[in-house]
Amino acid sequence: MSRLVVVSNRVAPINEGQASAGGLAAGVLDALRQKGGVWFGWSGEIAASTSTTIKARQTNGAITLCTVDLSRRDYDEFYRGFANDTLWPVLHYQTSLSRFDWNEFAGYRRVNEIFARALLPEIEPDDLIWAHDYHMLCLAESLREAGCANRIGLFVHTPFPAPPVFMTIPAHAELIQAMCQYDLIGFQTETDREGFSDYVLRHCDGTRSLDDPTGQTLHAYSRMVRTGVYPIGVNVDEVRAQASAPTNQRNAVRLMGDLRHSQLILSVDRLDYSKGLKQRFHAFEQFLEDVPAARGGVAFLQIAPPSRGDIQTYREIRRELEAEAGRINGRFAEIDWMPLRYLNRSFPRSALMPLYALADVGLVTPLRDGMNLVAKEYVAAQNPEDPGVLVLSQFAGAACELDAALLINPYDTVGVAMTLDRGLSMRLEERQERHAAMMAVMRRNSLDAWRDRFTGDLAAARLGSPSAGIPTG
Ligand code: GDG
Repeated sequence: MSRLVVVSNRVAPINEGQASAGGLAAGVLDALRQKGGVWFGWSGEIAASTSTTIKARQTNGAITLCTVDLSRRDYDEFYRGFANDTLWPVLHYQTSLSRFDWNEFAGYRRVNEIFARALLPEIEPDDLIWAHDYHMLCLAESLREAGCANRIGLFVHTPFPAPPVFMTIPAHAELIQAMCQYDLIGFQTETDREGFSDYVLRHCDGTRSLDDPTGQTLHAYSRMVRTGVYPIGVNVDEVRAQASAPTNQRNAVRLMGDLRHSQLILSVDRLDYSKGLKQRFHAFEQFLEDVPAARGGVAFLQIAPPSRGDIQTYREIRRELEAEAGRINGRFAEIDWMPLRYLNRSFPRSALMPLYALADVGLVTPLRDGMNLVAKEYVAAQNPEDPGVLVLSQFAGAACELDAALLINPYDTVGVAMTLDRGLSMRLEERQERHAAMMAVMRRNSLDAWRDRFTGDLAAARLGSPSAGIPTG
């Protein structure tokens, strides 16, 4: 059986065990445990220079974690610059927030090359190499240049936009050419897969491979790249077990304090402009305006752990949200009632999952999201006898599967406000029906299914030699 070599910007600690890890980390760790293998990435440390060989190695059972350090310059150009200030906003259709610099793009390529060179000595001939996310778009190209002939796959966790949006990145052609060095590229939804495939077919003389009746294998730059849709899932039993464990529930009730007497709307997001927090705050304000009966009886709890705090746009959104939360509370709060609680910090999963279970509405309204695991965790955490209601953005990848949620347009302030009212007053029978429908989909598209389908397809992918293609005109 071939080993798995996982490459991502950051690696998750193996010692803390799966229960503490988020969806991606849990899925990857499980796969590594089963197949054995290596997880390679940045240590999170800034050093005097970027390591060109593996800096730290930690083995636990069949898994070896290998990390390298980054220099300040590489961190600034690769991570803070091109990955998070150029790619992230464009991949989330926020082109006006994107800033491009050719030096930073060179830094991004350089770090992908360094990763490839440091990783190469670890690779055995049968290994499957599985890269993750928007930090690694050029990794396969660098590995190929260094002589690696293994099967290499990429899973894109973010959305992948339509060509006119992607082409706002001046280095768009270089990026797509590099991506075509992968043997398999997985996306969260068909819309994302089509974004990439349309670019290859329309803008770089790509063709569909004659050998693949699904039309999902493309031929470009003298290579074959297979594409596919692999919606990431959550481990539903584990989430429900954490949500319903008596100690966790007791702690959550204690954390809630006076809030437990209100109907609760809960949101949990990394503090990121793609998550639509500002629009969500306004929709909640609209709800308080439109439904006076809710005042005093409904509370909105927003948990938003800070992320990427050394990037200007992230500092700005943090300031803006603090101001908005203060303004809304100033407008509506009573001596004995505070409508909005905004917590700019993180909680352990053992506290988060029972909070999901206690919330009457899970409000998940990203402006764009590859999948959004919070939406799936919220559903999985519910008590099936008396479940809460998921209000979900139509622009989250999760909306493709969770169409039994109350789907909203996050830009429609009045529409979201009305949907909150509908969710809070929904009859038990309808809540149960919607919950059961979503659970059925989530059990089918589980985290295990995501991992097994991707690694299975990668193992079966024909090594990227060219084949005859169908001209697309
Ligand atoms: C990217 C894509 C895609 C949040 N706050 C705390 C905490 N979390 C956990 C949640 C969830 C995870 O973080 C967030 O996952 P999302 O999917 O919502 O969002 P991104 O971080 O943007 O992830 C996204 C995902 O990759 C996977 O493919 O779905 O579209 O953007 O698991 O529970 N966990 C803890 N404390 C917190 O305060 N412990």
